[in-house]
Amino acid sequence: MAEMLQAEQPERQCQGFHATSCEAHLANSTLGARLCLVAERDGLWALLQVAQAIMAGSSDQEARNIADAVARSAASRLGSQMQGEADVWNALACMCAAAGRPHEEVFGQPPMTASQIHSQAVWQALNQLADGSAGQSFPAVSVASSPFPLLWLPQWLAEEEITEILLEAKDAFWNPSPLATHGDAAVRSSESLVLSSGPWVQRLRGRAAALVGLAPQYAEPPQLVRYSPGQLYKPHVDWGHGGDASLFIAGQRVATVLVYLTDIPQSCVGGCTHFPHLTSRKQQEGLRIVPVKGAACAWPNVSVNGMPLMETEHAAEPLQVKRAEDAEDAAQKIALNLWIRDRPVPWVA
Ligand SMILES: O=C(O)CCC(=O)C(=O)O
Repeated sequence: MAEMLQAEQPERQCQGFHATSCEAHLANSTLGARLCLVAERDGLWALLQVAQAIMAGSSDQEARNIADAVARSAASRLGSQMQGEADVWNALACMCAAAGRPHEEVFGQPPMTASQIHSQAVWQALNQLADGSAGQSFPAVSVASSPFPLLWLPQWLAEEEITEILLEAKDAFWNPSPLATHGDAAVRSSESLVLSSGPWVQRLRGRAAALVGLAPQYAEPPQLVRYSPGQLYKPHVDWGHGGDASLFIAGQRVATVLVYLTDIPQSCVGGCTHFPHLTSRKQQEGLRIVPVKGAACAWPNVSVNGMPLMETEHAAEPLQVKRAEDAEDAAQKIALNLWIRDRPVPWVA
């Protein structure tokens, strides 16, 4: 169906495009590729409108059904702010679901590989930080170099910055953490908060993207995550699978910068970030990173050629109270994810 729509709607699709990029995309087009272009340039709502326009113009009944779904979905969501990846997924998936079509059938499968140019940039930046040739002003320790570089940055955030972030987060509304495969609390039981505006948000996006050699607009809005005793995130990878429609929009997550906003509370143990595939003779069960306030770890999620790396699998181990009688209500681990994409991220306020 996508091919038929492309053939029927060339003028409409061209509206608002620069002629050259439009021609390039029509010459080698899939619906997904064109939607990416719009999303990059004009943001997510423009993407939804273009999808609607493409589908509404068709004489095909199936396409008109999808157009209706797009309109309903867009209308119900226009009033609310896009908050992050889960909303992008929902907006795209809902409009397909409402038309009774799996989104893969409408948009095709998004590519999971990242561009070589950005994958190489990430690896080069992390390797240079590790060997000190980046000339960075902050300490960086290489924790692992194979099968991928994992860096430990002990002073990545200043005390005042953490205070500012935690103050803003304190009164915000935290949601159960999103999952790529929706909603299994046995897999991820933490709470999350995406903050997409404000001066510190832009500052941190820029700092994280620069760390891996890319421009600020490649960083997603920061996702805070907090764990009370017993909460965890089982082994998972940060890169997106074929069912993740946000890959159409911003491409693969090429790198992760995970920042710890708290130490492990004195009354607790656990709460480490565990990389089960980073084994050595001393650490046959994998590598455990103990959270330290203000420190960050950084790693690529794809190989130097852009292939998603299964070896980057990691888990947030549960925070555990040492002695029941010491349990404090306020005991929490709080961290902040900065994911860097292969393309500019449009869902930023
Ligand atoms: O909190 C941690 O230690 C890891 C967090 C994580 O892996 C995630 O949120 O994707």
